[in-house]
Amino acid sequence: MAVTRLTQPECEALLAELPAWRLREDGLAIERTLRFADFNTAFGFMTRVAIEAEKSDHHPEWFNVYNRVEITLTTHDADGLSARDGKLARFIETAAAAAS
Ligand code: HBI
Repeated sequence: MAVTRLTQPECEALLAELPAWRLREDGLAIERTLRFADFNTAFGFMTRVAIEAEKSDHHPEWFNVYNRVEITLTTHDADGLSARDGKLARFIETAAAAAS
């Protein structure tokens, strides 16, 4: 299903709202690395994000080693960033704060 891509000003506004996230070099995704107390805490956080991802049918690309979770958000159906990435990034911020 096609999804509308964010405009350049919309991308800038999103990054201003989410200072912990950075734009990937190609401009098509946002990224953030999180560190937790231990693997259990990291995996608990990932579980909450996974449930939200399934609910909203929007899924992160991520990589986990022990307490570290590297997350990339992009919208494949938009070939770049969409409002869905902003929504999931906001959820991730809340879930990470609750897990820290
Ligand atoms: N997750 N990040 C991301 N981007 C998508 O475009 C996407 C997704 N999860 C499911 C999904 N699209 C569905 O709409 C189908 O494309 C499978």
